[in-house]
Amino acid sequence: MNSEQEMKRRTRRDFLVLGAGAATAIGGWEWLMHSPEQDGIPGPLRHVLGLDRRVTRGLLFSDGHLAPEFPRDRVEPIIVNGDYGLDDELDLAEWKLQVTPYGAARNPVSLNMDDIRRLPKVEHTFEFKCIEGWSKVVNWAGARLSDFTARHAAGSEKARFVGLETPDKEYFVGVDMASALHPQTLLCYEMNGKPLEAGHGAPLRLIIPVKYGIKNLKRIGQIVYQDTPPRDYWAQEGYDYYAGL
Ligand SMILES: Nc1nc2c(c(=O)[nH]1)N[C@H]1C(S)=C(S)[C@@H](COP(=O)(O)O)O[C@H]1N2
Ligand SMILES: [Mo]
Repeated sequence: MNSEQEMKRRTRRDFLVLGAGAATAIGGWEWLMHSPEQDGIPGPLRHVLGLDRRVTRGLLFSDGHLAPEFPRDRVEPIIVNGDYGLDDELDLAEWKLQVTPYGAARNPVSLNMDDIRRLPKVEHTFEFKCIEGWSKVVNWAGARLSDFTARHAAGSEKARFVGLETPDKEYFVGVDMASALHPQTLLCYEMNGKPLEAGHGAPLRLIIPVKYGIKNLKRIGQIVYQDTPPRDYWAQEGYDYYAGL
């Protein structure tokens, strides 16, 4: 029996047990971050990330799981962390977003920031978590990736994955469609009430509260909808592909 078949055999009760385990793990963030590391990842996290895939698919999303919102006055300054794909100075006037919808035609569409700003503006204040062991409460604003997909890549919701890359293709992430269409997942252009700064991914970055920082790609240059798992920078380095919370 392969693992896919095995998954199908899992009962709702099994998912509930796994879900409770994940809830405990999330509540135990402080404890986790004081645990010994393995290869730079806190030991217990490796275990949690293993469970994550089944939990997020099997339970949390089906219950409309949302990342907890924080009051606006709780926001904290956030450091710039990770600059893969941000080496070149970007001319914001020249920036274009290349979108390849799902399906047979797959003709890339070229969009600009006005196309993004015309979509409903949504904001979230939540605890942004880096796998390295820090977290910050940050307010983010932008367009829902789900609204963007409906408007600019209609039908692409049927794809299994979204792949995002920086314009120079030095940093890239793959995101499962359930997480991509999650109501808190944003194409973000403002941070803590100000336009996104270069180091934080101007003009547009991904904010995906159901995932660790590594998936929150800064300076998006291209978006592709497809069924095969898109290449993912940190998954190639051995981290869990789903990297979910
Ligand atoms: N293009 C790009 N995006 C990236 C990274 C990167 O190196 N390059 N690092 C990721 C990691 S590991 C984290 S924790 C967050 C940090 O976001 P910040 O710099 O806004 O704090 O960006 C993510 N997105
Ligand atoms: Mo990170």
